[in-house]
Amino acid sequence: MAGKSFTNQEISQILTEIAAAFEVKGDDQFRIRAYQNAADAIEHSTQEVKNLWERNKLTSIPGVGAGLASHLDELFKTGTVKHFTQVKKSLPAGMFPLLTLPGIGPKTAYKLSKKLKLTDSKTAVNKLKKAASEGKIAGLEGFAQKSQAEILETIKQDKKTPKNARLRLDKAHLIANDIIQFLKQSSDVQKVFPMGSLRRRNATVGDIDIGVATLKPQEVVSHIKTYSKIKEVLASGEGVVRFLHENKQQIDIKIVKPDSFGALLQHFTGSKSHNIHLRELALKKKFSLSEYGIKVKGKLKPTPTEKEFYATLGLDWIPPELREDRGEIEAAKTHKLPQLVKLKDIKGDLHIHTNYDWISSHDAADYNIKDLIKTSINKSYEYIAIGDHNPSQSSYSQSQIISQVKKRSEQIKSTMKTQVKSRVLNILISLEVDIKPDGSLALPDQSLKSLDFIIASIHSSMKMDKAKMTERILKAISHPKVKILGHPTGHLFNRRESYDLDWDQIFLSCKKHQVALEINSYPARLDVNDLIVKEAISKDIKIAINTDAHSISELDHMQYGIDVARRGWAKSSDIINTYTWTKLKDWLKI
Ligand code: DGT
Ligand code: CA
Ligand code: CA
Ligand code: ZN
Repeated sequence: MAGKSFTNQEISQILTEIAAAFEVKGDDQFRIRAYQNAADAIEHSTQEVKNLWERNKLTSIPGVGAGLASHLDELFKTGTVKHFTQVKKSLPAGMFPLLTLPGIGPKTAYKLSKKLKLTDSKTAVNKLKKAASEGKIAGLEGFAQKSQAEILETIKQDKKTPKNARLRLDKAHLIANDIIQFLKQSSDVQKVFPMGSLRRRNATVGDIDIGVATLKPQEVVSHIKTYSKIKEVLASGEGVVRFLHENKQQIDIKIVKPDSFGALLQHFTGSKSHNIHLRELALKKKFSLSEYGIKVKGKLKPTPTEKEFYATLGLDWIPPELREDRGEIEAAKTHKLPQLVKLKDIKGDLHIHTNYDWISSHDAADYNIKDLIKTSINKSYEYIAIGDHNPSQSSYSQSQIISQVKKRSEQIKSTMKTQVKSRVLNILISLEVDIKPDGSLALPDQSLKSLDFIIASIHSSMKMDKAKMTERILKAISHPKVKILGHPTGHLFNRRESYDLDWDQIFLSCKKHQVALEINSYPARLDVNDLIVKEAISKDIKIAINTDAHSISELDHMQYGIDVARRGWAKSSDIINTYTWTKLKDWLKI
């Protein structure tokens, strides 16, 4: 199926507009909420909605039922949805672009576009800006001087940081950690945890949420205000401080007494879809849920820990990474939650570069093999695989490549002998080999003998159509020496969308040829994503979590790959680099 192209962001925007149209029209709350929730789920999804459509799986998105799925089907087939056009018809077209401005909701957008006659969606934002700068908004009924100033400020800010700019998890993690360390300096702070998408370890984070337990909320608020990286305090009260970080990120800190900390943590960890599902469950038991706790027979139950929160609902405690309404609530009910893989389970890294001295097809690392060995031993790894890029085919002849690869293998072996005296670290000799456009490998078969296995990856010609790209990867996977498919979708944060692949075929082929899919832990990649992991392991396909390090500090990125694996419900048995050395050798058939 070809179909029209829409990014998740675009689809989320379309649904947000429909929710807004319903809201202005006074439609029922349930329907408005349904569209908002679906828009939210799609914005946060790591899977391309178009991909799901092609695979007939639209209803796997939380909040997308049969009705909405059929609208989206029409959207992909024809580029528009008749029903949506109908819904928006009687409203001024200029109101919709205003919705992307922070602080402007549906009703304000409607009023402004009515009064300022914003009938064209293309010019609406500019016309609004002009009206605000000419002082025309303050004169409108229902709009004061203050809202005019706010609108001006909003438009100004929006130019710099669009509302939809999301932060990479690793960056959010560093910012939040610094704040959490600072909070812990106050002796009034009893507990402090990240919340929201950050705690769920989503690959991208909208805003940073942090929860604090204390008996002295006022003192904690005063302490927070002395944090040196605050650019501007946006809101502050007993229970909350919201501020703009010096790097322009919004930080929400919620503060409660220890006896309701579990409820706070649970509520603001979300996700929204998870919480909505929990609320339905609670209603059936005649309980009601809020950020303050669970009301049983009208009485608020103290909830100091999340464990007690979930137990009151008859559920096992659910790891935050699973809280996306993807079956975790059902599993918690029947004690069937998976024992998720942990960083501690990792026994080695199977995709690491070095500065080996040859002309390689792509960037080499900036450290030598000795430093790599030292760091790996410090990490208590049982094994590593050294996977430099293959020698450049344009710089060497075939026979030169064959001798170069052999020489490198011998050199690694001799370094191993001198550097790893007590056999504490085992080293696999590998290469990351380019998959050429026709699916063949950029390395002659005669050079493979001295290698334990290879990682096959795509680094060029990424704009192929889905059928060709799938064919290309299938051919590479079928090569007997390939044991890992490196960064399988080519995704690069804010730079490149995943290429379209026929996953059912890739899964079948990985299974048949015993090839592991890589979770590339490099924070700009995080490739494959959580949803693909979940589907892969349900089909008993193995995963390798690798760092693809090009500098020593990048060897620490393993945690981000673990996050993806956990969000994909992976247990340690699903991950080949949790295997013992003996079991791994067995799996690699060496
Ligand atoms: P983000 O910041 O866009 O990456 O995503 P979150 O999940 O951190 O969302 P955020 O910051 O808007 O809100 C934090 C959590 O608060 C969210 O995951 C669940 C909860 N929450 C927020 N709004 C609602 C809501 O309307 N209904 C329910 N049930 N929960 C909500
Ligand atoms: Ca958030
Ligand atoms: Ca928030
Ligand atoms: Zn690569």
